[in-house]
Amino acid sequence: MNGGFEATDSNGSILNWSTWIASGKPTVTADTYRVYAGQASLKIAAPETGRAAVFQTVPLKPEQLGQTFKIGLWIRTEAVTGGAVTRLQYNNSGGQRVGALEYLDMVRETADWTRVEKTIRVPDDPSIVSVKIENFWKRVPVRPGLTRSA
Ligand SMILES: [Ca+2]
Repeated sequence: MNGGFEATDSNGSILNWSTWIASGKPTVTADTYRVYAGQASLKIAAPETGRAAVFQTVPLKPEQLGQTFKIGLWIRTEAVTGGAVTRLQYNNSGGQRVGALEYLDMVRETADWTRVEKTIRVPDDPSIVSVKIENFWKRVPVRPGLTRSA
């Protein structure tokens, strides 16, 4: 829901999505300047190292179990040393993970808008009631002495 990050509340927070800050001081905002589609995009940024995720849990109907879906998104990065990656986790009614985690491809460093997509099959496990979609973001210190050439 609100997969395009278009809908925000009166405080500018992106509807349907929650934020988890694991370390550092990453900020999560709806960016209306750098946009691939629509009027807004999800922006996660931090001046220093940090780690965060923006996530939501989507209910799954019994008839969706065992079905195949294509999930995709566009990612643009600027000096994201740790990378940006989206992960899916299937949960049972107790909120516990069922089956394997599904990772989409990671985008690192500086990259213009990149399409990341994956065809996934929801496990045919009747205990699954939802899927948690997590957009992870990590900026790590560059190792001392590392040189880059261009
Ligand atoms: Ca959008």
